[in-house]
Amino acid sequence: MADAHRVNSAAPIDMQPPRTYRRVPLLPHQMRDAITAQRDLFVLAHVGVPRLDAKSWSLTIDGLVREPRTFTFDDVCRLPKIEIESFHQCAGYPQDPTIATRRVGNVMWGGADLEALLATLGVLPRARYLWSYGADSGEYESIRADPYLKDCPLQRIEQEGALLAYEINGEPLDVAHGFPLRLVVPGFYGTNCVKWLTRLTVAETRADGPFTTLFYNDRHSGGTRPVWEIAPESVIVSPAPAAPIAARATEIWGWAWADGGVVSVEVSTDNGLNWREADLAAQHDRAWQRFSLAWTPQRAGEAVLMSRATSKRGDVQPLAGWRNCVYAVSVIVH
Ligand SMILES: Nc1nc2c(c(=O)[nH]1)N[C@H]1C(S)=C(S)[C@@H](COP(=O)(O)O)O[C@H]1N2
Ligand SMILES: [Mo]
Repeated sequence: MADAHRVNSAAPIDMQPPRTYRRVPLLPHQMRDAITAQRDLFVLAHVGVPRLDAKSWSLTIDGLVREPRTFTFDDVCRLPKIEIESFHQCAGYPQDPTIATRRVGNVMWGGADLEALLATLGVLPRARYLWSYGADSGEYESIRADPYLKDCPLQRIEQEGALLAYEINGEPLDVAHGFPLRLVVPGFYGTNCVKWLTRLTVAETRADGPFTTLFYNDRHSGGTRPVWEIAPESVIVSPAPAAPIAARATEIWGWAWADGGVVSVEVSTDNGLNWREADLAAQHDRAWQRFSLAWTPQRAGEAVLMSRATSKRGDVQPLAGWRNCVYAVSVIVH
């Protein structure tokens, strides 16, 4: 049967659905809560959603470690637990970085500290990447992934931390979000945070699957760059698109985020002609940051509002043509 897949030649994996699954419940103006409820968090599954049984599930960590090991779900839950509040964002279309999709949320991840765990297994000096395997296999855009496989620089995990997450906002992961266990690399695009995790391999080279070599590589003049760190981005939550606005003081507010944090957000109320610096909350943990600006409209009619974030690293959101380009909201002043 084409849709039944096997991991470590154990029982076949039940995929429901056995094809690409996407759910994007919230538009930017609906992202009013600082913490996104798990049921409101977008879902992306390239080849389908595997239904796993926590009792028979296991995670193997192998490759360039002194002590390869296999963990049951109970083993993972007994490891020291960490919680990290972080934004979580989909990079958008795997082969088209020019389209902005605004699939984003901010949640409290809970799980085992991956950096600490790798240290106890003894990573060998020549190791450079961590390969992560999902339980899901199948086709995406006629290309077979067997299974979904991503990689991440080990240095990133050592310096910035990562989780083997089994909770979102204190609840067990929903099936669609990776039950029973997923990788979370805070600050990296969602595609790297492998759901339904079954194996981690420590390696010297990058992984060679379609999701690391073909998809999620941005082309630029010097070659390609893996889609890892989240670029600065912001969305206006209020006012909502097409909202009627009275000609008196109105608060424009929204969320801004970037790997490493955001240092400033500018807001334009005239379609990008003039920009004013908004108030910006300091970052706590790795969460998105609220920005706001008081605006008193000067004339009636349509006004196009925009926000533009600058990361601590000094990158600025482009106006158009890239996944993190400026988001515009058109409102009507009465
Ligand atoms: N195993 C597996 N992990 C995966 C994916 C997948 O298709 N298979 N999709 C990735 C992508 S593109 C994103 S954006 C995030 C989405 O996580 P979420 O559905 O929990 O929001 O999961 C990532 N992890
Ligand atoms: Mo994604």
